[in-house]
Amino acid sequence: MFIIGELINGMYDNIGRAIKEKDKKEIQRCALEQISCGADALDINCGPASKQPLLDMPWLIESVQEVTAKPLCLDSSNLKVITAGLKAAKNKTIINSVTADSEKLDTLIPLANQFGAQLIGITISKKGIPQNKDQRLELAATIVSTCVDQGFPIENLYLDPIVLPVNVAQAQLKDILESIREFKIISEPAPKTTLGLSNVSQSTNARNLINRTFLTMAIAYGLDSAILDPKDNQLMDSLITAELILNKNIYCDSYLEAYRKK
Ligand code: THG
Repeated sequence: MFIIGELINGMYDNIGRAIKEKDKKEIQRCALEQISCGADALDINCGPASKQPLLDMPWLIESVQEVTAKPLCLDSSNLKVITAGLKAAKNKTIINSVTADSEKLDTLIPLANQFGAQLIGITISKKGIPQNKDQRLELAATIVSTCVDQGFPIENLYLDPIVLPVNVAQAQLKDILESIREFKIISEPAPKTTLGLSNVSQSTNARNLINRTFLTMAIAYGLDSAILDPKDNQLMDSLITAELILNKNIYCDSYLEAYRKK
């Protein structure tokens, strides 16, 4: 499981403040803490309150790169912010994200090719968020076929079915899980899959429990990656155990400890 730490996001108070005050140490602390908890990559999102994302994105990237060489997941729907991020990045990059609209695909896929970046394709279009798994699959197929047409390697593509909060879209979650399995059979080689885990529990009273139960189920459906909070120990224990049960790690009595030492 490729774990993308979600905590460098201006939506969080400490990060929002650090961006405003240019407190590099706080960003670096947050980066290193997530990595020590098992993050393989770090999501970088200036947050909705950033007044100058064109400056904040490169500043965040430069701050993080001083302390780690892990891949960075540039999280913005603004093409200029993504471009500024790619220019500042020395580490491997993942563009987060491209929608299934042709204008977006036709600018972001060439950009990913130009910078050698990986790409997250989200199954959203101008028509909004799909209401069922057939619509999700259709948008996913559009993303995959456009990547193929433009010579983008499908191994570098992550498809994201867009997780909705269980308290507003309860009837969608089963379709979202099934989409994970269906995305894998769109092409050969298969695209990878990822999702924003914490979306599922937004504004609920049992966030951690809902997050770890949903993640365990998504892993059973073949999920390859997730954007999540690696500091949630019980979540990470569930992830490690789910992978153990799917025979992705070797069992020993101290398997949790053994995994963490990897
Ligand atoms: N798919 C992709 N990228 C994404 C998402 C996705 N990036 C953003 C988001 N979704 C994933 N990241 C988060 C980060 C935080 C939260 C949810 C998703 C979150 N934050 C608390 C809240 O809103 O309640 C904030 C708590 C606080 O303010 O301290 O839930 O789906 N490709």
